[in-house]
Amino acid sequence: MASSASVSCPGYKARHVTEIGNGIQTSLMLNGPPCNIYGQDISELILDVSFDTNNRLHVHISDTANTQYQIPPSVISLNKGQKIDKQKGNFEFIHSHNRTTGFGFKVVRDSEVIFDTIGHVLVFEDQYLELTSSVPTDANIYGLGETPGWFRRNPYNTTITLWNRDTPALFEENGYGSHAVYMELRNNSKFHGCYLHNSHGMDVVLSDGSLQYRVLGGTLDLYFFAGPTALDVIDQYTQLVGRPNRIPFWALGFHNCRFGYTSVYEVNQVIANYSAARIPLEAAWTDIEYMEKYRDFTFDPQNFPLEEMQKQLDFLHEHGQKMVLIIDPAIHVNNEYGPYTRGQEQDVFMRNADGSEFIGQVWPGYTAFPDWFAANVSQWWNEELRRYFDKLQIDGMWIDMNEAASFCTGSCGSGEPIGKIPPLPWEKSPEPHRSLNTSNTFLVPPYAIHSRYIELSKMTLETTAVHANGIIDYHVHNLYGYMESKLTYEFLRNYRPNIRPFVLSRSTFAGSGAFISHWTGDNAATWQDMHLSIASMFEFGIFGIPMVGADICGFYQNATEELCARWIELGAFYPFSRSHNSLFAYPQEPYRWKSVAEAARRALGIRYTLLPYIYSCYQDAVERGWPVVRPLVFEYPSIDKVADNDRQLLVGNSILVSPVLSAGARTVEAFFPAGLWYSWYGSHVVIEASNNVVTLNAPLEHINVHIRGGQIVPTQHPEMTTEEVRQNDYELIVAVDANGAAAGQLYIDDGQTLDTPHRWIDFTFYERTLWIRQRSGQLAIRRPLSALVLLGVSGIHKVQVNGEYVQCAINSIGNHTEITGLNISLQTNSRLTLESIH
Ligand code: MIG
Repeated sequence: MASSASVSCPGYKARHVTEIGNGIQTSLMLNGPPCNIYGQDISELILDVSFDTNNRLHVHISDTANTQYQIPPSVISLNKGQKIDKQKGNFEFIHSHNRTTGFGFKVVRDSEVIFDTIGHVLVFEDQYLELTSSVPTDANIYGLGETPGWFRRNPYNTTITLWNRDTPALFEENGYGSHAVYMELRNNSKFHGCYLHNSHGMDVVLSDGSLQYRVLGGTLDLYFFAGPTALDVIDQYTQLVGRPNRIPFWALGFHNCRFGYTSVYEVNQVIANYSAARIPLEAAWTDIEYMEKYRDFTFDPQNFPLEEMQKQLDFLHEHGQKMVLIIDPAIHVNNEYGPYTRGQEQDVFMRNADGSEFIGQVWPGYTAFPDWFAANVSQWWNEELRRYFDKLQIDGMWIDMNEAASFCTGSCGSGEPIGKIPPLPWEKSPEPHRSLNTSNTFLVPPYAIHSRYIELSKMTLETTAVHANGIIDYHVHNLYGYMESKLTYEFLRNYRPNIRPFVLSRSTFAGSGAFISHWTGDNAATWQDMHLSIASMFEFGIFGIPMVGADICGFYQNATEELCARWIELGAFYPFSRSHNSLFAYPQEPYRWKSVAEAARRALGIRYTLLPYIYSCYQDAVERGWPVVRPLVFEYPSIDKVADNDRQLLVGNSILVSPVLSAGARTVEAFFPAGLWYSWYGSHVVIEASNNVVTLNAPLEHINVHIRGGQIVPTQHPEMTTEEVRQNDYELIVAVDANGAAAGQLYIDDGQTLDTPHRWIDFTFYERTLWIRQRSGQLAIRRPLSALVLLGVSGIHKVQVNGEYVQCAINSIGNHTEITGLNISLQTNSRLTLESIH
């Protein structure tokens, strides 16, 4: 572990403390000779504390001269909230002076110190900020990424590095996105959260009782969230950075993709194979092969001619299916290529320090990179996308390589004849490394964050490349994918007014959830990567990007049949569920193997049955940020044993999934919190749990799914597409707790427009009576409630609806009862009374 700088630095001294109703302002003066350890100490700072809402405290330490780079509100507009009187909120802010370390502060939430810098030296230099907080030595810290790793970060020795890069998703290495937000659980079962609003590269180091930020510039712009539940923290965080976007319903279907389909005809065949195998396929995706010479917005005339793509799209639409295609931000440098020449005319590309065009290399060859800060870039991007969509009306967009990725380092193609195509990465030996000017501290910052490459510019834009506003990429590198996401989302909003966009982005930043969905990138077909995908999903839940999934069956390497069967079982419960594969790996569509096809039919059958429930969970994400897929610790914070559980997942708060994560296993050890848990399957065997581990049978094609006692889960009969599912009647699974009670909810809307009417419906069950109550909305619901599956309820012989006996079929099996043939409107309040013969 790199040691911190603080030892030799002077720290700061507070002056002129002004306390105002909703805040505190103080100057901070350097408390001794500068240490200039990784840059130049800044001698005068301002500390600005404001009590934003009852549950949010803002602490900002910035340079008085205001020259440090800060994310402009035009790029990310934080929802600042009303300032409140500090006496009224849940927070208290205490600052003090320590003789050796100088200024420090404590953040207190309900008389508990949740952040404490006292006794740690504050370092504030132009290219290095260091802030340290004491945390419990065995702290439960979650979040910070995008960094593949176990969900509970090791509090003794973890360095999380935020510097977006194109990567084969490696364990505890910096990945595609940057989210300087964490959540901590204390042993009083309360969560709190903290977000650092800063776009620079940074390390966040956890070691033996401290959490330390080491940031390559900007200011210390911190927001604290009071919790006290995990869902409260995410609610408070997404209220600040942006709520998740509303996805079209179809996005919850199953998606198929691979890198390496050679023609539109091959993809046609894949679509046909899915339906022959009776495996649901919602959307057919095509990777970069569809483009002509990998150039954005084109179609390869040989293998993916536009007319054939149009036919495929028509076929898909006739069958209630969708098409998604990929776009990369890099634009091929060629004077006969419109997107490039028009971009040049409008001055939208990144430049080198000397004013020449910055040229990197991606699939099409030498490329220019859109500068999302350029004055005309929105107009240009909209125009190019409009031309593209006018050719083919695809349903959704996949934006890749937006870290931004480049196959070379630095402005590698400058001076090359325009239009020249360099060999692809695997066709050439690595380029000789350019000579690096190590004296330029923006190329090689004095403090080396723990990025895979010491040289920050490697495989991306040069950190000294210049944006339109004169800002070098060093300061805004981590915002590239976020800014592309926002513009792309806005294009779709305008191009198809009122229709919900679907955009899948690889690179993300705090607040990206307002625009995009995300997949976890280039994982490998290994058991470990499959397991890690669960933690990654949980993390993106914290980041406010609930629509997330990993490449099912793995991207790199060849998947085995067994791994792929297990992965489709797990992947059926990813909010974003897509099979994807890399160029050089064997095909792995689920119909390729008998056991995988069977596993897919069964697990996706459950997913499609649960669609009304999952969609309702997603609406909670839209309204409150609540993640769709959650770790047990979010629902059971007082159970120590689940603090690091990333082997099981809850869908919403009602469905517990316990996947097999290792080769050869035909059982799974699953933890069950105290209460009743009913098996999804057959006779719905009930586990009466007391916070214990249960060994469950797990044959190859089978995934263990349990319904939590006390919950009511809305379902529909599964079909091959989400559109067909939506034509079916509603059913309810009523799984009672030990008191015979349960509750649940259902959200319905048209699943595609933004201004759709909706309906939220609440269900409660107790004393053998089911109450259906309207919560909000006026949507005309097409289908009735026609069946109930009552788990833990037996001996029912008659049913009354609003006091009148109704005709229906009642089937009691052991401890559960199925009632079918009902015809109950979900648009009015009703009461169902279940009678037994005494
Ligand atoms: O350099 O478009 O993460 O999903 O298949 C690789 C080809 C570029 C990386 C993406 C992956 C995609 C691949 N892309």
